[in-house]
Amino acid sequence: MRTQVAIIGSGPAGLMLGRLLSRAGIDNVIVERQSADHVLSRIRAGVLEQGSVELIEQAGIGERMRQEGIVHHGTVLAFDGDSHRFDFTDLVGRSVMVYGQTEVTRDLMRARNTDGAPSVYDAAHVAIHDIDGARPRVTYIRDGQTHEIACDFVAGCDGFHGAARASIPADAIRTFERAYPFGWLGILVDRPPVADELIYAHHARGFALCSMRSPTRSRYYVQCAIDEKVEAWSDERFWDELRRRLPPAAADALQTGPSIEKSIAPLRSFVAEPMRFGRLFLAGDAAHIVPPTGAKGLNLALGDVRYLAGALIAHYRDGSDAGLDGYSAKALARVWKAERFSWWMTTLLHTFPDMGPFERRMQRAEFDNLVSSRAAAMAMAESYAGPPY
Ligand code: RFL
Ligand code: PHB
Repeated sequence: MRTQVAIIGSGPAGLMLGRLLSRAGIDNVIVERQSADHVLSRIRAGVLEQGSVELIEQAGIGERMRQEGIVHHGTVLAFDGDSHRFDFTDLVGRSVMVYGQTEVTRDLMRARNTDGAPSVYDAAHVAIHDIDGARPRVTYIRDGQTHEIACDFVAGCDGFHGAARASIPADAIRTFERAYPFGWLGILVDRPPVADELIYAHHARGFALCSMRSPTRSRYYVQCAIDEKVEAWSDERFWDELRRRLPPAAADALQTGPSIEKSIAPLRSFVAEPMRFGRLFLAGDAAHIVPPTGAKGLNLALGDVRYLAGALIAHYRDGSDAGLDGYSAKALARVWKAERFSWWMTTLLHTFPDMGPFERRMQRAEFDNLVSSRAAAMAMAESYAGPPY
């Protein structure tokens, strides 16, 4: 098979890149290790920045998001029971949209079917060859047979554990990493959310987050030990722990029920630089990871492919490689901003095993500063709602 751009991974980065390229008349093939149903069964992000909402509209897949997504003008931060609402619209004139990653992925997959663009699911042993030459290739095994795609460029959109970053020589890439000494235990439940907006809560027992997917479906998280087993958490234990960590009014209003999904995610900050090697371009989690506290991972993935699609379109339409040459630096500037914000939110809101009384007071002082300083609140709101493109 021959194509212009081979895209590895059918997550939001790969699917959005494919959509933007197809609309510009650029051939592309997506190669994904899992089945489409498996990709759609993963419960992940819930919050879209305004810039991501705009990109989804520009890609022509905004209709269901417009109908079913929920616009949030602010969020609540709570600290040891004291809570404060931050009004993004008042502070920085921006808002966010609650519309799950699963739904964005579903909308993109449907649009890809309509576009008639090829996707290969259940592809095993995906390997990338000759990225430092003019004619890269991607090979994979499906139904016991080896297949090959010859292409001009490869987009590595295959997540943190994918093949793309691993195929770059170690001396051509520099990585920065911090693994946090805890995880998030998340639960999905068909009950109305406890509040109209998200609640991020710091508590001496650990962080808790109240989020949602729709007016009838809620998503809750509690900070847990890094080596915690999900089987050790009955629904009752989860609800008891969540209630203890929330401000009293929210704890009283919480509607519990049987979980329809329960999983543990580790927290990590990670950046690989540069995001390009020869004709391979990395995008999304393949190049960087943020802890979920700032709700930035999906938004960064969409931001990368917005830049990458623009650069590839300029290459094919105008013969200009300035965009491709500048891609890594442009994407990394946004990535490091989100890394800083996600690290800061994580540090403010979680309990760390090695924190002494001074560090705990610093967390409180940081929260009090956010509440009392409009300038500090504006900086937080600007990062949370996402800087404009
Ligand atoms: P994905 O979604 O991981 O997709 C990568 C795809 O590549 C496939 N793949 C391969 N395919 C072929 N060959 C290989 N060797 C392959 N290896 C892997 C995988 O099967 C997969 O289909 O990466 P992408 O597209 O870069 O998207 C990134 C986002 O998924 C991620 O950043 C967010 O989900 C992070 N995140 C959040 N981000 C937000 O913006 N807002 C949030 O509120 C938010 N909450 C979250 C989150 C992530 C979480 N978890 C579980 C890590 C909450 C959680 C709990
Ligand atoms: C979610 O709804 O899954 C979610 C929301 C906000 C975050 C992280 C996750 O910061």
